[in-house]
Amino acid sequence: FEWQYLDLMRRIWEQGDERIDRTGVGTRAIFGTQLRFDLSDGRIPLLTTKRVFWKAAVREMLWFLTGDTNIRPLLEQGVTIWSDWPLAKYRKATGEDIGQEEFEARIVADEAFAKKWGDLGPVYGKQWVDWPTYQYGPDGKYTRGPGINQVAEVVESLRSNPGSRRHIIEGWNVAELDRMALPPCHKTYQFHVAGNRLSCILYQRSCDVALGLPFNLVGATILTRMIAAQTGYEPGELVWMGGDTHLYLNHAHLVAEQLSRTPSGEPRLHLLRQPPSIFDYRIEDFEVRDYAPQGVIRAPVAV
Ligand code: THF
Repeated sequence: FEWQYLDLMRRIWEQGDERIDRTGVGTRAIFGTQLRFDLSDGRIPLLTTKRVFWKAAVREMLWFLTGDTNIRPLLEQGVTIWSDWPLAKYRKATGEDIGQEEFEARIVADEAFAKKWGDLGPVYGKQWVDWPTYQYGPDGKYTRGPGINQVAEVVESLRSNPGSRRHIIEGWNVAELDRMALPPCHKTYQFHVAGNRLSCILYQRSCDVALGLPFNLVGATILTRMIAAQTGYEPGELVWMGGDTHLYLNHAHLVAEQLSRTPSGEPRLHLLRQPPSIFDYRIEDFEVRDYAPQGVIRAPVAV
């Protein structure tokens, strides 16, 4: 599986269109890409050509499922991948030149501070489990209706109507994009049943191939595995589709190092427990066996 990832990386680096992106760092990009992974027998697209901290990706996915959009619970578990955006906002608003670690420590220690500065706006978690609705009166005026739990609805529709072509979890709430720290990158998940197998397409509008994609692949895999376990299907395929699929120009050392390495081994993902619902999984329920990755390759994240 991993050669697909490495081939994509090489193709972008050698043939991608170079431009200055939103972050000012600069990227090379290919528009419209696809990867396919077999998820049967516990297979997981977890890279071995560098160490991927897969537990952080699992914790992030479980955090999405709680509906929370504040980084505090992530920081309490040592996951710092979402800190850059609130930190940049805080620095800009206060002019205070606070370090990342100090900012994170304050979020953890001070609940009021976390409430004020740790929230990302109505990002993934909010849209997934509490998509806002409106109830219109006869006069055309509306009030807030009950939120829609898309995840629960997909689990239910997979059980009751497996052949449906509408098993979709959508993050791209057009009306609320401007209140999000970052509009969703992995914006659409679609599920599909064939025989007794559950497959997933993830459409990602914008993809940081070096840093984000290894995480996003783990996230999509565990989401598919949890939904399969909750609906009684076997895991099928993960199809990943990318819009603007890019490498940041300051990731050159990572690209060179990773492309010089050869994949080593086939890790397997085990779900150790069957909780009562998709919302009751815990980090201890996930185990990866036979993971013997090569060394970490550090690279800066573009904000
Ligand atoms: N923005 C950018 N520019 N890249 C992204 O990957 C990205 N994400 C999320 C939102 N915006 C993004 C955040 N997810 C890392 C991994 C995932 C992220 C953000 C950062 C990261 O730095 N990974 C390092 C260290 C991991 C660690 O030690 O915690 C790595 O080496 O993998 C894509 O969803």
